Amino acid sequence: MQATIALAGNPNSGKTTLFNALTGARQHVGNYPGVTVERKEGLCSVGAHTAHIVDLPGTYSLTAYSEEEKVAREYLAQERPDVVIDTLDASNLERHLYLVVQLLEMGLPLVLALNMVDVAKSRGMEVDAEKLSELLRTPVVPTIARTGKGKQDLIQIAADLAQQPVNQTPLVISYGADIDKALLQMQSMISEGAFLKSYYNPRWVAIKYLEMDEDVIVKGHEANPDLSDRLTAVSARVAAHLEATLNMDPETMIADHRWGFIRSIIQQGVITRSNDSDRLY
Ligand code: GDP
Ligand code: K
Ligand code: MG
Repeated sequence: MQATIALAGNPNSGKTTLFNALTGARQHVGNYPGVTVERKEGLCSVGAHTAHIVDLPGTYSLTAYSEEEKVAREYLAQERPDVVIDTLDASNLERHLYLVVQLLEMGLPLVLALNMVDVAKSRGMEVDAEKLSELLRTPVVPTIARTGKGKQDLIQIAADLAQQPVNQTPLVISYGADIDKALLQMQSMISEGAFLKSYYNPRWVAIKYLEMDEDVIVKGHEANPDLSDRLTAVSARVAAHLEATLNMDPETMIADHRWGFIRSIIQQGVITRSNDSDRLY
């Protein structure tokens, strides 16, 4: 079976360089249906097998605010690659972990390419790949896409993961008592209704209703207007409560907790610095 591996990552993380290093001349450029976003695909040998690699548009997040984010998200949901490789800039780790958290919340099989370790090193920084992997419970492979260093390990680990049955347990982040309680309620409504099943997992769909994600809500309304309206009602109730008690909306609250989770990862000593006067964490 030919595995399909999608490359995700923030803009300027080295995603295209990695794609080129993996696929060489075996590339094909097209477009995603209906939009002008470029779709690059290629082939990469992994031992005796060949993997199909798709270069997704660079995104910082997976909300549906930009065309790039919509394309990346729809691709991940509808075409279901066997594995996602997320390219991270090791010299800018904290910011790049936001996309990682979202991919983990979707429950997609994920491998992290800890790229630009040379740049990090030249700035006196080192990322502990093993520790990061333990904390996120997902493989992390240091790479230098520009020279091809690490690409062999990376693609082998991704191809191995593609052969395994999908049993990725989605990452569960606490968003505070009010949101957590609403999420549980919405999740069971979604599971019972077998609602938007092509979209990852019930918790992810519930989070999107709380974030008032237009794309998901429109799709949900088409699939089951009654259930969609009941989910929207729960979401509106939480929003009103958060507004009244904390002067905050659910989307901001969710983003704040994701950043809090990322800070807690960083604070567990994932980044070491050779120059103490330069210490950030
Ligand atoms: P993309 O926006 O994620 O597709 O990033 P690109 O692949 O276009 O890379 C952005 C820039 O970073 C380019 O100038 C690359 O040559 C450079 N680059 C990519 N990977 C590495 C790396 O591991 N080390 C170094 N030093 N530069 C890199
Ligand atoms: K670029
Ligand atoms: Mg690119």
